[in-house]
Amino acid sequence: MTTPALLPLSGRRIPTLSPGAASFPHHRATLRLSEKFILLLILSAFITLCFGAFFFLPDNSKHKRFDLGLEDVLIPHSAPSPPDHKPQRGRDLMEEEESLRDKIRVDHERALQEAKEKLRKSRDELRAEIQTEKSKVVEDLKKKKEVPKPLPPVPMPKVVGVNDGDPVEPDVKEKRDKIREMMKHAWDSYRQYGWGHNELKPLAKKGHSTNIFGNSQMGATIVDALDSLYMMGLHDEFKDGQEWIEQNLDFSVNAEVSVFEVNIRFIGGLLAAYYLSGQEVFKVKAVQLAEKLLPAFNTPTGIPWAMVNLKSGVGRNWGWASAGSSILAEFGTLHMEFVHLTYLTGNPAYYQKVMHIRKLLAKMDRPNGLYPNYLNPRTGRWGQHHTSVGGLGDSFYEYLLKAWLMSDKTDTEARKTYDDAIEAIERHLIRKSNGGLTFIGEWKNGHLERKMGHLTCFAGGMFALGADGSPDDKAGHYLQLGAEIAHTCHESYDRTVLKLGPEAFKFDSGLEAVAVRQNEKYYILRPEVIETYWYMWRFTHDPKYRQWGWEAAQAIDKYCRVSGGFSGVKDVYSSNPTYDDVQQSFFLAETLKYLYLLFSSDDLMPLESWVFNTEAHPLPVLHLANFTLPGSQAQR
Ligand code: DMJ
Repeated sequence: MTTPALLPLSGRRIPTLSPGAASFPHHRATLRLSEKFILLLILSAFITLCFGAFFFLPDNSKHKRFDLGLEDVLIPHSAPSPPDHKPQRGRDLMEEEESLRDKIRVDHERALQEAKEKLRKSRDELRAEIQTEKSKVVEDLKKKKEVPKPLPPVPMPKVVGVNDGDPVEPDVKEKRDKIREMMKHAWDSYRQYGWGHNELKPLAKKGHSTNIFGNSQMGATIVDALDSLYMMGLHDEFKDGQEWIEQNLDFSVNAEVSVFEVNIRFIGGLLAAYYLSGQEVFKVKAVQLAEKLLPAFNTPTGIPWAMVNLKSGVGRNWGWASAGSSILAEFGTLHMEFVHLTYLTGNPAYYQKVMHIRKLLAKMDRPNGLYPNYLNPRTGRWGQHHTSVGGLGDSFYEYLLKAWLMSDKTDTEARKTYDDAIEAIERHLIRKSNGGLTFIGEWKNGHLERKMGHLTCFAGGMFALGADGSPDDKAGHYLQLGAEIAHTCHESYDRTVLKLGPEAFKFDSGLEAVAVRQNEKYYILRPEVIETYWYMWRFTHDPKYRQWGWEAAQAIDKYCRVSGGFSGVKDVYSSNPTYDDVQQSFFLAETLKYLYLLFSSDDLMPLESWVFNTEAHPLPVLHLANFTLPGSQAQR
């Protein structure tokens, strides 16, 4: 019979033998026997070799390992000393070798034992074991991700007046309750329709985002709103936001974001939430995010790019900015948050980055003592000579003053830079209109544009805040200037149909604080006018500021409130306005917070202890006279 022979020789299939070969069965059996013999011989030779190698190969313990990246190279420490010269050392070496051999033997036996046990197990048992090990690794990885690295402990600054602030007057209390109700409506709507998105479309009732957040869902409204919720005593909502942040806020995303916006809203918001609540998670997230912003500073001058990709670290500037420039109000509005980051982490990098910007600016020539809004980060030269206390320039001046306040007035360099800048602004940009309204215009290539933006209205509050400590005892003058700006901005509201301020207004050709162009007539829930009312109220207690604030609150509630939240309006001069369908995150961070503070007593967030960043996130005053910031000595 010609049986097909399939011999398991070295695992290879042997082709079916020819009928001729089938007639030599004895020969085949002999072949199998000799093959087995050869195999046995090879195996025993191999075992002998291993055994010999184990005892006679050079001892690795006498070699230093040099990791050259590609492979390990063994280099002897030194030639072994002849035993007759150092007999004790020779004995020591032998003992060392012996104990090493014992250890290897034990390890070897244990490994063999484990292998044997494994072989005894069934396939299913092995599979189950592998599965358990796999899940353990996944769990461990998860835990590693979740458990944040602890940061070094630092003295916690004094945290005072973070809640209550109940006003004694019942009518004021009623107004404050109304503001809290508006906050609840804005938050609940976002919670219901836009949760996790950056912002809310209150009419479409869905999430919204803009390019400043890089179109990734980073929950900007949650982060921006946290401290307002906390101050207003909305603790369940705060907890809800905190949970979202713990579980979802992740910065390892491929998103190109605005360095400035992310700093003022996210880092500022997280730091404030940390200081108010003491919850570590906010500090850890702020630091994680700040790390992602640092590559933006990798420019030839150290002036950061406007945008950075959080994943790749690649930065660039806005296409619309003059000559590829970075923007003064963007790279000049990092100081407060970055000083706090260094304070909390002990990492000098943050502080050094912002101090480098300050030093670089100090060395530059300034046309008429003014700071142009554009600076090229490659060449270190100014772009277009356009100076503004509104958009593109505003918070640069604000942060000079606040750097001084936040340092417990020890950063006198910042105060001096602020004073000099304000002096030039007063000389060249501040004028009185024919109708007697004080306004701050914009300087464009040697020409004053008699136009003021809604954004510029924050300056009233800034002048009042900086009055104390101004040079030549001009405190009264600056408080008066703050009052005049507040009045002008109130007029810009009062001269509209909706009693809400336009984006920009003119003081030209008979026009007094009114918008002309259609694209300047919108109101997008901005805070600056109310912000100035609040500072003026704190410094003067003139009841008109509460009155003006209440007018604005009522107008917002009447014209901007919809069932799905609050929306901006496109034309404040139209009795039948259309909505822009965006609930801006700064409405919850700033507008409603400043209104709430306006109707609270002064012991809520006292200005001696807190400094508000440009997005209204409060940061505590650091007593830097008693504390040296890491990296600060190297700078001086
Ligand atoms: C806010 O994001 C900040 O106040 C910023 O400084 C400029 N203005 C917007 C709101 O109007």
